[in-house]
Amino acid sequence: MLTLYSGPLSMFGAKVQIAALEKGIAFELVMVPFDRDDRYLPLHPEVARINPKKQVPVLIDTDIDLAGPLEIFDSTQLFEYLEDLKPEPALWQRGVAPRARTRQLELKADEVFFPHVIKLFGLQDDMQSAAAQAACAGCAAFYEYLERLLADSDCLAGGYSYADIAFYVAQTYAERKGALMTTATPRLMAWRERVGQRPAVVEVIAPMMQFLASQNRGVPPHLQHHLQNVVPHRPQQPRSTPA
Ligand SMILES: N[C@@H](CCC(=O)N[C@@H](CS)C(=O)NCC(=O)O)C(=O)O
Repeated sequence: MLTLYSGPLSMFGAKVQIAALEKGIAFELVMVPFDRDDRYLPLHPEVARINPKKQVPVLIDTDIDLAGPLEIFDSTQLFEYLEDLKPEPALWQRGVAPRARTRQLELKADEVFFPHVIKLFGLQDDMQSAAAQAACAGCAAFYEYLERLLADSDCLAGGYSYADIAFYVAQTYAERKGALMTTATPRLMAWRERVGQRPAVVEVIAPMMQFLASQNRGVPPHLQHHLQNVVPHRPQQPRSTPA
Protein backbone atom coordinates (compact mmCIF):
# COMPACT_ATOMS: atom_id res chain seq x y z
CA MET A 1 0.00 0.00 0.00
CA LEU A 2 1.30 3.44 -0.94
CA THR A 3 0.54 6.45 1.23
CA LEU A 4 1.34 9.93 -0.07
CA TYR A 5 1.54 12.85 2.34
CA SER A 6 0.80 16.15 0.66
CA GLY A 7 -0.92 19.46 1.39
CA PRO A 8 -4.01 21.07 -0.13
CA LEU A 9 -1.88 23.65 -1.96
CA SER A 10 1.37 21.70 -2.26
CA MET A 11 2.68 22.09 -5.78
CA PHE A 12 5.35 19.44 -5.22
CA GLY A 13 2.76 17.05 -3.80
CA ALA A 14 0.45 17.75 -6.75
CA LYS A 15 3.20 16.68 -9.15
CA VAL A 16 3.39 13.26 -7.51
CA GLN A 17 -0.38 12.84 -7.27
CA ILE A 18 -0.73 13.54 -11.01
CA ALA A 19 2.10 11.16 -11.93
CA ALA A 20 0.65 8.31 -9.84
CA LEU A 21 -2.78 8.84 -11.40
CA GLU A 22 -1.28 8.91 -14.91
CA LYS A 23 0.36 5.56 -14.18
CA GLY A 24 -2.70 4.05 -12.53
CA ILE A 25 -0.82 3.45 -9.28
CA ALA A 26 -3.21 3.25 -6.32
CA PHE A 27 -2.33 5.35 -3.28
CA GLU A 28 -3.90 6.71 -0.16
CA LEU A 29 -3.64 10.50 0.04
CA VAL A 30 -3.08 12.12 3.42
CA MET A 31 -3.49 15.88 3.46
CA VAL A 32 -1.30 17.26 6.24
CA PRO A 33 -2.29 20.28 8.39
CA PHE A 34 -1.96 23.56 6.50
CA ASP A 35 -2.93 26.93 7.96
CA ARG A 36 -4.20 30.14 6.40
CA ASP A 37 -0.68 31.63 6.36
CA ASP A 38 0.41 28.75 4.14
CA ARG A 39 2.41 27.08 6.88
CA TYR A 40 2.56 23.35 7.42
CA LEU A 41 2.08 23.54 11.16
CA PRO A 42 1.68 21.57 13.31
CA LEU A 43 3.95 19.28 11.29
CA HIS A 44 2.44 15.92 10.52
CA PRO A 45 4.38 13.43 12.69
CA GLU A 46 5.14 11.13 9.73
CA VAL A 47 6.50 14.03 7.66
CA ALA A 48 8.61 15.22 10.60
CA ARG A 49 9.91 11.70 11.18
CA ILE A 50 10.71 10.78 7.58
CA ASN A 51 11.88 14.01 5.96
CA PRO A 52 14.75 15.86 7.69
CA LYS A 53 13.71 18.88 5.57
CA LYS A 54 10.21 18.66 7.14
CA GLN A 55 8.52 19.06 3.78
CA VAL A 56 5.84 17.30 1.78
CA PRO A 57 5.58 15.24 -0.36
CA VAL A 58 6.55 12.11 1.54
CA LEU A 59 5.75 8.58 0.38
CA ILE A 60 5.48 5.35 2.38
CA ASP A 61 5.25 2.01 0.59
CA THR A 62 4.35 -0.89 2.89
CA ASP A 63 4.31 -3.44 0.04
CA ILE A 64 8.07 -3.33 -0.39
CA ASP A 65 9.93 -6.27 1.04
CA LEU A 66 12.59 -4.44 3.04
CA ALA A 67 13.34 -4.66 6.73
CA GLY A 68 10.45 -2.22 7.09
CA PRO A 69 8.33 -0.01 4.83
CA LEU A 70 10.06 2.18 2.25
CA GLU A 71 9.90 5.84 3.31
CA ILE A 72 11.08 8.49 0.85
CA PHE A 73 10.65 12.20 0.10
CA ASP A 74 11.21 14.83 -2.62
CA SER A 75 8.90 15.01 -5.61
CA THR A 76 11.58 14.23 -8.20
CA GLN A 77 12.80 11.23 -6.21
CA LEU A 78 9.19 10.09 -6.00
CA PHE A 79 8.89 10.40 -9.80
CA GLU A 80 11.88 8.07 -10.11
CA TYR A 81 10.29 5.62 -7.69
CA LEU A 82 6.94 5.60 -9.50
CA GLU A 83 8.74 5.02 -12.80
CA ASP A 84 10.62 2.02 -11.38
CA LEU A 85 7.49 0.69 -9.74
CA LYS A 86 5.39 0.85 -12.91
CA PRO A 87 7.42 1.56 -16.05
CA GLU A 88 4.31 1.87 -18.26
CA PRO A 89 3.15 4.34 -19.31
CA ALA A 90 6.69 5.73 -19.40
CA LEU A 91 6.89 9.29 -18.13
CA TRP A 92 10.60 9.76 -18.77
CA GLN A 93 11.54 9.68 -22.43
CA ARG A 94 13.21 6.53 -23.73
CA GLY A 95 16.88 6.66 -24.75
CA VAL A 96 19.81 8.03 -22.82
CA ALA A 97 19.91 11.54 -24.28
CA PRO A 98 16.13 12.18 -24.48
CA ARG A 99 15.77 10.94 -20.91
CA ALA A 100 18.57 13.23 -19.69
CA ARG A 101 16.95 16.13 -21.52
CA THR A 102 13.56 15.40 -19.93
CA ARG A 103 15.16 15.27 -16.49
CA GLN A 104 16.80 18.63 -17.13
CA LEU A 105 13.48 20.17 -18.09
CA GLU A 106 11.79 18.75 -15.00
CA LEU A 107 14.58 20.20 -12.87
CA LYS A 108 14.35 23.56 -14.63
CA ALA A 109 10.59 23.74 -13.90
CA ASP A 110 11.28 23.30 -10.18
CA GLU A 111 14.61 25.02 -9.76
CA VAL A 112 14.94 27.62 -12.51
CA PHE A 113 11.35 28.70 -13.20
CA PHE A 114 9.69 28.21 -9.80
CA PRO A 115 12.20 30.33 -7.80
CA HIS A 116 10.95 33.38 -9.76
CA VAL A 117 7.43 32.49 -8.62
CA ILE A 118 8.54 32.08 -5.00
CA LYS A 119 9.91 35.63 -5.12
CA LEU A 120 6.43 36.84 -6.13
CA PHE A 121 4.85 35.21 -3.07
CA GLY A 122 6.29 37.97 -0.85
CA LEU A 123 5.69 40.78 -3.34
CA GLN A 124 1.95 40.52 -3.94
CA ASP A 125 1.35 43.99 -2.46
CA ASP A 126 4.20 45.48 -4.46
CA MET A 127 3.89 44.05 -7.96
CA GLN A 128 5.29 47.25 -9.49
CA SER A 129 8.55 46.93 -7.55
CA ALA A 130 11.79 46.23 -9.41
CA ALA A 131 12.04 42.84 -7.69
CA ALA A 132 8.52 41.79 -8.76
CA GLN A 133 9.07 43.03 -12.30
CA ALA A 134 12.35 41.09 -12.49
CA ALA A 135 10.61 37.92 -11.28
CA CYS A 136 7.85 38.34 -13.89
CA ALA A 137 10.50 38.95 -16.56
CA GLY A 138 12.26 35.75 -15.47
CA CYS A 139 9.00 33.82 -15.90
CA ALA A 140 8.33 35.43 -19.29
CA ALA A 141 11.81 34.47 -20.51
CA PHE A 142 11.15 30.88 -19.41
CA TYR A 143 7.81 30.87 -21.27
CA GLU A 144 9.65 31.99 -24.42
CA TYR A 145 12.24 29.25 -23.99
CA LEU A 146 9.46 26.62 -23.77
CA GLU A 147 7.64 28.17 -26.73
CA ARG A 148 10.73 27.45 -28.82
CA LEU A 149 10.80 23.82 -27.62
CA LEU A 150 7.18 23.38 -28.68
CA ALA A 151 7.96 24.30 -32.30
CA ASP A 152 8.48 20.62 -33.18
CA SER A 153 6.50 18.82 -30.50
CA ASP A 154 3.18 18.83 -28.64
CA CYS A 155 4.94 18.22 -25.33
CA LEU A 156 7.93 19.84 -23.67
CA ALA A 157 10.31 16.92 -24.18
CA GLY A 158 8.91 14.89 -27.06
CA GLY A 159 6.13 12.75 -25.52
CA TYR A 160 4.10 13.60 -22.42
CA SER A 161 6.44 13.37 -19.44
CA TYR A 162 7.28 14.36 -15.88
CA ALA A 163 8.57 17.64 -17.35
CA ASP A 164 5.04 18.52 -18.54
CA ILE A 165 3.58 17.62 -15.15
CA ALA A 166 6.16 19.65 -13.21
CA PHE A 167 5.88 22.75 -15.36
CA TYR A 168 2.07 22.64 -15.55
CA VAL A 169 1.77 22.65 -11.77
CA ALA A 170 4.46 25.33 -11.29
CA GLN A 171 2.80 27.52 -13.92
CA THR A 172 -0.50 27.32 -12.05
CA TYR A 173 1.28 29.01 -9.15
CA ALA A 174 2.92 31.57 -11.44
CA GLU A 175 -0.48 32.48 -12.82
CA ARG A 176 -1.91 32.84 -9.30
CA LYS A 177 0.93 35.12 -8.33
CA GLY A 178 0.78 37.38 -11.39
CA ALA A 179 3.39 35.99 -13.84
CA LEU A 180 0.83 35.51 -16.56
CA MET A 181 1.25 33.43 -19.68
CA THR A 182 0.06 35.47 -22.68
CA THR A 183 -0.59 35.18 -26.42
CA ALA A 184 3.11 36.08 -26.85
CA THR A 185 3.61 32.29 -26.43
CA PRO A 186 0.66 30.75 -28.35
CA ARG A 187 2.08 27.23 -28.57
CA LEU A 188 2.61 27.21 -24.82
CA MET A 189 -0.95 28.47 -24.24
CA ALA A 190 -2.27 25.61 -26.39
CA TRP A 191 0.00 23.15 -24.53
CA ARG A 192 -1.44 24.36 -21.20
CA GLU A 193 -4.96 23.83 -22.52
CA ARG A 194 -4.13 20.27 -23.62
CA VAL A 195 -2.37 19.26 -20.41
CA GLY A 196 -5.10 20.86 -18.29
CA GLN A 197 -7.69 18.58 -19.89
CA ARG A 198 -5.95 15.34 -18.93
CA PRO A 199 -8.13 13.42 -16.44
CA ALA A 200 -5.22 12.96 -13.99
CA VAL A 201 -4.49 16.69 -14.05
CA VAL A 202 -8.17 17.62 -13.59
CA GLU A 203 -8.44 15.19 -10.66
CA VAL A 204 -5.67 17.02 -8.81
CA ILE A 205 -6.01 20.64 -9.92
CA ALA A 206 -9.83 20.87 -9.49
CA PRO A 207 -9.81 20.23 -5.71
CA MET A 208 -6.85 22.57 -5.35
CA MET A 209 -8.77 25.38 -7.03
CA GLN A 210 -11.86 24.54 -4.97
CA PHE A 211 -9.75 24.76 -1.81
CA LEU A 212 -8.51 28.20 -2.87
CA ALA A 213 -12.05 29.38 -3.59
CA SER A 214 -13.26 28.02 -0.23
CA GLN A 215 -10.72 30.34 1.41
CA ASN A 216 -11.80 33.31 -0.74
CA ARG A 217 -8.44 33.27 -2.51
CA GLY A 218 -8.02 34.00 -6.19
CA VAL A 219 -8.35 31.29 -8.82
CA PRO A 220 -6.69 32.05 -12.20
CA PRO A 221 -9.26 32.67 -14.96
CA HIS A 222 -8.17 29.66 -17.02
CA LEU A 223 -8.87 27.38 -14.02
CA GLN A 224 -12.19 28.85 -12.90
CA HIS A 225 -14.17 26.18 -14.76
CA HIS A 226 -13.08 23.82 -11.95
CA LEU A 227 -15.39 25.77 -9.63
CA GLN A 228 -18.54 24.92 -11.57
CA ASN A 229 -20.90 22.32 -10.18
CA VAL A 230 -19.12 22.23 -6.83
CA VAL A 231 -21.53 21.08 -4.14
CA PRO A 232 -21.10 23.50 -1.21
CA HIS A 233 -19.95 21.76 1.95
CA ARG A 234 -22.70 21.60 4.58
CA PRO A 235 -21.79 20.44 8.07
CA GLN A 236 -23.76 17.30 8.91
CA GLN A 237 -26.50 17.62 11.48
CA PRO A 238 -26.08 15.19 14.38
CA ARG A 239 -28.54 12.31 13.93
CA SER A 240 -31.35 12.26 16.43
CA THR A 241 -31.52 9.03 18.41
CA PRO A 242 -34.63 7.04 17.52
CA ALA A 243 -37.10 7.08 20.36
N1 LIG B 1 12.36 19.82 -3.52
C1 LIG B 1 11.22 19.41 -2.74
C2 LIG B 1 10.46 20.66 -2.31
C3 LIG B 1 9.34 20.32 -1.33
C4 LIG B 1 8.64 21.56 -0.79
O1 LIG B 1 9.11 22.69 -0.92
N2 LIG B 1 7.48 21.31 -0.17
C5 LIG B 1 6.69 22.37 0.41
C6 LIG B 1 5.22 22.21 0.04
S1 LIG B 1 4.93 22.37 -1.72
C7 LIG B 1 6.79 22.31 1.91
O2 LIG B 1 6.60 21.25 2.49
N3 LIG B 1 7.06 23.45 2.52
C8 LIG B 1 7.11 23.58 3.94
C9 LIG B 1 8.47 24.03 4.40
O3 LIG B 1 9.37 24.16 3.57
O4 LIG B 1 8.59 24.26 5.60
C10 LIG B 1 10.36 18.47 -3.56
O5 LIG B 1 10.49 18.45 -4.79
O6 LIG B 1 9.58 17.69 -2.98
